[in-house]
Amino acid sequence: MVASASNQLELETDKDSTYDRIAEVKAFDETKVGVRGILESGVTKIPRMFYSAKVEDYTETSAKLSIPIIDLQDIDTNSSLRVEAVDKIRSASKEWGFFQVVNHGIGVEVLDEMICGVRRFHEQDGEVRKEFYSRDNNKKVRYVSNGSLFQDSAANWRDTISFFMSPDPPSPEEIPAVCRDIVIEYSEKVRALGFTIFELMSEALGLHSSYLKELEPADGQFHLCHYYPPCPEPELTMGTSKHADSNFLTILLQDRMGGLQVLHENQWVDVHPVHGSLVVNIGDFLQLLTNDMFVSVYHRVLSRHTGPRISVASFFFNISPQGKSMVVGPIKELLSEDNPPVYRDTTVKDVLAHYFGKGLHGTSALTSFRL
Ligand SMILES: O=C(O)CCC(=O)C(=O)O
Repeated sequence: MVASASNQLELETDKDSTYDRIAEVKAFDETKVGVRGILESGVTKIPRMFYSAKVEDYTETSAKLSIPIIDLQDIDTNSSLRVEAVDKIRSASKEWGFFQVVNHGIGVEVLDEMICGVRRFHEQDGEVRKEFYSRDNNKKVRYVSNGSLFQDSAANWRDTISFFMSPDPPSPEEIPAVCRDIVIEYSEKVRALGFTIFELMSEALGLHSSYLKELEPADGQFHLCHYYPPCPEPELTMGTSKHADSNFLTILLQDRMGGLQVLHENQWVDVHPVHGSLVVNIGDFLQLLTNDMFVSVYHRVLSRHTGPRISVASFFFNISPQGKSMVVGPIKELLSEDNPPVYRDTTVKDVLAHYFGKGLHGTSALTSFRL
């Protein structure tokens, strides 16, 4: 069914030489009310700039596989439970690049309220949302639809409010009042969890526990809080195109709607929502640091008739001027004659320039840094 929609689209797109995509994208961006604004205007067909059937990868989906779930209960007090968690993290990071954590120490009421806060922001009146709409990378709080809209070949059915929380947080007044308290609380808690996961990963690599959490380029945090409105023609577009994350580590909170998929052994695998859990995935920089021992894998989000779907992706990545200019390469302690470096040293700045230059969809940013 998807393949035939794709073929038909290809025919329609190829025969229409009068279509001005740039003009359509610009007009959409100037509304400043995102995809939700399109839906509020009462459309039943999606605008053509969202068509992604031509560019998306429709590899088979597997219903049999699922990403590992790792229990972090009592890992600070019980050494055998800690060893078990470290072993599971090692194999999940090598084989999947993705896992879910449960009993991670962040209360379910905090997770639920974070989802509600993001929803309150996106469901406010368009005139209020507009005040936050911006593509200015220097803003610590910004609302935008499709961060790489002007680079991507197809827009995604998704809007996002972003909070750049560390190392240089916004003042509380800069955070929209409808979600201010919970964004501040969630940020503190997810940052602490990120450090715990970095500790477990360091142990999994045979390094000192604090190795990864003390790396300055990894010591930064921002959240992309996504809102995926219901889509009238989900077979024609994506919620988030296939991509790998460019950062060190991502911790993802998703609601109960589903739609996130991970590419594993050439099959798309659903990441089933587990209430109270958080999804963790390896970013490109951690793959580079570990010299390919841990893998940063492609993932995507399907669009659906039902919605909205809400998710909060928290990225561990220091994108301050200082963090961006620091040199990062494969960890020397992991290298040997049998395991020579497969990447050159680089900076966060160079990887980001490459990542955003190519747009969201496409090949891994890492290939350019391979030796
Ligand atoms: O919304 C999701 O579940 C995934 C979002 C994502 O992949 C991203 O922000 O990079």
